[in-house]
Amino acid sequence: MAYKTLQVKTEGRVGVITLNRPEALNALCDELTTELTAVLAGFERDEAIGCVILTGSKKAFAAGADIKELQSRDQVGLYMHDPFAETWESVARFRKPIIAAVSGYALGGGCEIAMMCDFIIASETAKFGQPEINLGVMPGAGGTQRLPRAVGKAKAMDLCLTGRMMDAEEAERAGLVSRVVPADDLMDVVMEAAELIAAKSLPVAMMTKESINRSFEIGLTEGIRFERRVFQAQFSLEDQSEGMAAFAEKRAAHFKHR
Ligand code: DAK
Repeated sequence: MAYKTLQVKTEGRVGVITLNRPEALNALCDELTTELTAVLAGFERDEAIGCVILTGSKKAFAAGADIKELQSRDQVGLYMHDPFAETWESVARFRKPIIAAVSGYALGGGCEIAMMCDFIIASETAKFGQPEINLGVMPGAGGTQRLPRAVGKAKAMDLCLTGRMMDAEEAERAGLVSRVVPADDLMDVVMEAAELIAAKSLPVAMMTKESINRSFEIGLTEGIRFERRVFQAQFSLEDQSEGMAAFAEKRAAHFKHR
């Protein structure tokens, strides 16, 4: 299927979504987020997909919400039709592993969407920021919540209040990105990580993701209890029997995602 604002392909068990509005530095217009939501829903249903990569261009992962579209919105309009709650959150709600491959600008909603992914691998050229304050608003798609969880209060305040950009090296030091790689290697490195993930047992990868995400929402005692129950439940999976038998028999495991 052809999309106006995205390029979509699959490589083995990996789905790759490339934001494709070069004329607007991949600004997240309604059409883009609607298409993105539909593609993610398809990948979630598709049992042949074990991991997804979300990426943009060399110049921009995404320069934020489409300001020209946003400009004419009013409060009641945003309340009645909140494109962000309806569509952007589809990245946060996506249940399979999803990696953001970020090159160039990841600003405002672009940074927020990258943070909704499970982890970010950045090229040396990446620039992250929440510059909404320069437009007379604050981050509205999770930036004031996910950024401090990722980088701590001091840096989140610094970024959101000054609106400045942070380069890839600073983002890695702060814990926002898991790795920084040369720009030309970005997609190879991310694909390698995605293929590793996609080769694992999909239900186990999904439960691992769910459990880590849970740690940001509940206290330690409840979190440990949740982890233990999920861990115990994994002993009903064929993949658990296969993984442990393969180790004992000194052979590679062949997971069936069951
Ligand atoms: N929206 C629309 N168009 C954009 C854009 C954006 N965010 N960013 C760039 N463009 C367009 C530019 O207008 C320009 O178009 P033309 O003039 O050629 O037609 C083209 O992309 C190239 O941009 P530049 O000429 O500006 O390129 P430069 O290399 O000189 O500068 C830049 C790159 C990234 C520094 C600059 O473009 C820039 O500052 N862009 C804006 C970054 C920004 O402020 N981002 C935050 C957007 S606000 C909500 C939840 C969340 C949000 C909103 C609502 N609700 C719950 C309701 C999120 C808000 C945001 O993200």
